[in-house]
Amino acid sequence: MLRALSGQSSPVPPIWLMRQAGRYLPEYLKTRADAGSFLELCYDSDRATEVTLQPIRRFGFDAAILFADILLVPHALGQKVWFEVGEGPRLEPLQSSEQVARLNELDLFHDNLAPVYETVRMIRAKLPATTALIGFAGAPWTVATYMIAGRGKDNQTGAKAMMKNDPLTFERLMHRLENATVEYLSKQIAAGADTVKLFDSWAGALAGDEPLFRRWCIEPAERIVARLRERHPDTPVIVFPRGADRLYGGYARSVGAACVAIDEAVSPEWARDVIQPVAAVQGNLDPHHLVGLGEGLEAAAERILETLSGGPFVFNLGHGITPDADPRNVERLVRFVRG
Ligand code: 1CP
Repeated sequence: MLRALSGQSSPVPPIWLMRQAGRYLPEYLKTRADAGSFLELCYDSDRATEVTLQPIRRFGFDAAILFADILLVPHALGQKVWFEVGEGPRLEPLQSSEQVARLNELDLFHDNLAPVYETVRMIRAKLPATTALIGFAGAPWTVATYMIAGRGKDNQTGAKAMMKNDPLTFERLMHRLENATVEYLSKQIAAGADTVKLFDSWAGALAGDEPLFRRWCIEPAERIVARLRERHPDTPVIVFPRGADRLYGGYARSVGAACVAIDEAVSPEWARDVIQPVAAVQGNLDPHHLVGLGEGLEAAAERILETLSGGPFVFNLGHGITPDADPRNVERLVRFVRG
C-alpha cells in the first residue's frame, strides 16, 4: 500500500475497500450492539479497534481504516450529533453566526477526540507490520454541509444557502473546520496512522460551479495537504473529491496529494491518462457488484485492473460497501485481484 502511495506500480496492486468495517459483517453488528450506540462504539477504543481489525482478519486487506466517523469533528467542536438507527446521522443544524462563534476552541476539541488517538495507537500495535493503517477526516466542505443541514439530503442546499446569504459566517465555519482538520489528522499521524484520507463526499454538489468548487473544495484541500506535508513530510495523503466529474483533473493537479480516489462515474482510462501522471489512483469498482450473486464482478474488476495497474494504483470501490453486500463477494473480489 505504501509503495503504491509513493508512486510505484506493482503487478498485484494493494486492495482495501471503503466501509470495509460495517453493517454487511455479522461480527460488526454484534460488536455495535454490545457497544450500545454508533457514537459509543466510535469512542470505545477497545471496540473500535476490534471492528477495525474484523475485515483484516476475514479478508486480509492490505490496509485497515480507523473506525470512526467524519461527524466526530462537529461533535468534538460542541455540536449535538446523534445517529438514528437504520437512517443515519443527525445534527442540530447550525444556522446562526452565534452558533458558529460558540464552537469549541482547539484544546477542548482535542480532549474530546483523545479516544480516537488512543484507538489509532491500539490498532497500529495490533496490525500486522505489512498492513497499512489509514486515518481520515471529512473535508471542510463536506463536514460543513452536514453541520448546516443537520443531515445528508437534497444535494446539501442548506450549505449553499448559507454561503450566499451569510458569507462571513460560512467563511468562518470553513476556516474553523480547516484548522480542526489539520490538527485532527496531524494527531492521528502522530499516534501511528501510516497515511490519512480526506473525504470530500459532497464535492459533487459544487462541481457545477467551477469558481465555487475551486474556492471551497480545491483550495482548502491544497492548504490541508501542504500543512500536513510540512509537519509530516513522509506521510502520504489520499484525497477523495467524490462527484468532481470533469473537475477531477484540476483538483488532482492543484492539490498535490500522493493519491486521488475516484468514484465509479470516472472512466479508468481517463484516470490513467489524466490523474495517474500526477498521483497514485485509488478506485473504483461500483459497490453494487458486491450485492446478490455479484454478476459481472470479475469482468468489471478486470477492466479496472488492466487499465490502472501499469501505474501507481490502489484497488478499491468507487464509494462505500453497502449494508446489503454479501461478504462472499468481497472474498471473491480479493481473490480475483490477487490472482
Ligand atoms: O470501514 C470504514 O470505512 C469505517 C470508517 C468510516 C468512515 C471512513 C465510517 C463508519 N464512516 C466513514 C466516513 C464517512 N461518514 C463519510 C465519508 C465517506 C462516505 O462518503 O461514505 C460520510 C459522508 C459519513 C457520514 C455518515 N456516517 C453517513 C452518511 C450519511 C448521509 O446521509 O449522507 C452514515 C450512514 C454514517 C454512519 C456510519 N459511519 C461508519 C459506519 C460503519 C456507519 C454505519 C453506522 C451503523 O449503522 O452501524
